[in-house]
Amino acid sequence: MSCKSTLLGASHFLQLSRLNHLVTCICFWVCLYSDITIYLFKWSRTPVKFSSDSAVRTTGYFGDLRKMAPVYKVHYFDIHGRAEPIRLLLTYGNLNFEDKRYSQEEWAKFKPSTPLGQMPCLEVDGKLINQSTPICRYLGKVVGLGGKDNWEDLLIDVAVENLGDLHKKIMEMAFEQDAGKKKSMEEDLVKKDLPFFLEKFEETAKKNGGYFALNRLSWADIMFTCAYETYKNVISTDVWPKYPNLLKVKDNVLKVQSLQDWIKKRPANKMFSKFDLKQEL
Ligand SMILES: N[C@@H](CCC(=O)N[C@@H](CS)C(=O)NCC(=O)O)C(=O)O
Repeated sequence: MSCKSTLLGASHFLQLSRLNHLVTCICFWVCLYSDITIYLFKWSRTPVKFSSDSAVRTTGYFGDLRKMAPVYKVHYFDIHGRAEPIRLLLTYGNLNFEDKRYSQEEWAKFKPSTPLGQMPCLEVDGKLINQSTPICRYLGKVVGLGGKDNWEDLLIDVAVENLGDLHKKIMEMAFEQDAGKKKSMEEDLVKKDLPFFLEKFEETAKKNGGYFALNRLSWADIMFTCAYETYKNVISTDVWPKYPNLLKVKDNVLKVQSLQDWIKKRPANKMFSKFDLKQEL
């Protein structure tokens, strides 16, 4: 081969390899950008988990990637009652909520639009949900006061249901209209049911280091603290000094600054006004 043809060959080779290089580069960048595009597309369609809420929203294409907090509204009467643990849980989680309190006249109008003709209801982004305990269970999870697995959820649920069994008896007595019957129901409670349940709860609270379950704050403690407030109103005997660990449960809840703030500023309980938790802050 002549020198000229060798040079021509080399120059062709170089041109070809430059071309190759250019093509490779283009392919590389096209692949990279399409990967990124696909990734971004998938990411934008992936439901976003909010730190404050397990409720999920898709954010659409590249449109709205802002985290949007759900809009909460608590519907209840102007009393503490079954809505108060819900209000406390929302407060604990720093979740803004509208605290709608119905007069009887307003309630008569609103009742037919509730799922079971009862309150409390929690409205989450316009969806109206009834049943206070499942609402508290849901909010407990949302605000980080649920269990970390199914077993822990079960332990919290059991504690709440145990409390519920006592609660039913106490509220039957509290709402009894016949004064004589009410007095004997209260005597029975103080002699039998209260010691039975509270001793068991005291043991549980002792085992759990001043909590109702899991050795840490859970939504069960919030339920207990609200129940404690009600019991202090409707039971005239001071049964509590015998149960120091149960008192610790309430104290652990009342230690939370946001809950203290709420308890100080919330409207007074129109149903039971003798005792308010703020007296123990
Ligand atoms: N199991 C329900 C019971 C709800 C309930 O009994 N609500 C009562 C007030 S505490 C109510 O709505 N009463 C008015 C009515 O029935 O018209 C829950 O825990 O949420």
